[in-house]
Amino acid sequence: MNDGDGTPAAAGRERRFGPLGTALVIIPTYNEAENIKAIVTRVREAVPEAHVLVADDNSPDGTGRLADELAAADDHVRVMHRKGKEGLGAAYLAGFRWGLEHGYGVLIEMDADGSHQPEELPRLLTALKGADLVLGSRWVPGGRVVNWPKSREFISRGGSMYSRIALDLPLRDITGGYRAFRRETLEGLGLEEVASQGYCFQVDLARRAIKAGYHVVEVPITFVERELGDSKMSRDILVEALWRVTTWGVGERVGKVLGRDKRPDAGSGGPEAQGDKSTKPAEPTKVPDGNA
Ligand SMILES: Nc1nc2c(ncn2[C@@H]2O[C@H](COP(=O)(O)OP(=O)(O)O)[C@@H](O)[C@H]2O)c(=O)[nH]1
Ligand SMILES: [Mg+2]
Repeated sequence: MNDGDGTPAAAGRERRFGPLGTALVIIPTYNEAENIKAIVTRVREAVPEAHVLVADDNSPDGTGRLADELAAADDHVRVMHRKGKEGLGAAYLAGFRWGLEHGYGVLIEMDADGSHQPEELPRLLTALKGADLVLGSRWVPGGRVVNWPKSREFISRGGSMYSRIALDLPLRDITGGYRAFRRETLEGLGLEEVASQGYCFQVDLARRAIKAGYHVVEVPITFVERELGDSKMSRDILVEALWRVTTWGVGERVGKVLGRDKRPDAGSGGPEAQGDKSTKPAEPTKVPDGNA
């Protein structure tokens, strides 16, 4: 759905896209005490008009407390305290729900560890003016990874390639987590049915967006491996991803053979179902004081 340099493909040019509205940058955290202040500060400098929501899973290292301190000093920063570690997907779903309820026009996914550079966010937002969903992409021309061990690159490239083939998706970086959604896109993805917890959450959302007919654009990014703290990547997360992607792929193929709609659970939305709804601007309502 892209021509490699972030330029919207032909399908997107035929549609008119409405103004973006205020952006909410959602940063899920689990034990990111060494990174949280730097990432929030960088986001605030790179896109001063955007708001930040830290979704912390009760990190034992006190990330949530540090985030509270940042929120106390800056009315553009909020913290969602969740009860315990439930995975990236659950934290994002809760963050999306909060952002949609509070009227944000754009919802952004960003890691806390500096891998997703806030300074690249304006480019993602520019691309979103002509798209329903923008993926920060390591695997399109111009995209790259810095300081990643070959083993991680192999897993990531392999995961995207497997997902692309198994799910028939016209995308290069399907597992990445630096993304900008229009609110209407999220509303049309059937989020209430999403059960993916780990990184396959990203594959799940990308596949739902494509199957629902949204215009998805990949913008090259430079992904920088974290310098501080530890990765939460685990064998369980990989197994979940492999299992779910395979199950979705087999399900789609069986559905096709049986002549059923090939998007059994891709959500009831899509640009057509939403009509001209996506042209309306969304302004955030006043956010209540205190924590989200
Ligand atoms: N809230 C929450 N955040 C998580 C969880 N697992 C990972 N994260 C966050 O998700 C982002 C990406 O995780 P990371 O460990 O850097 O994954 P990697 O880049 O693939 O090695 C980071 O901001 C993590 O703190 C979780 O269970 N809950
Ligand atoms: Mg990381």
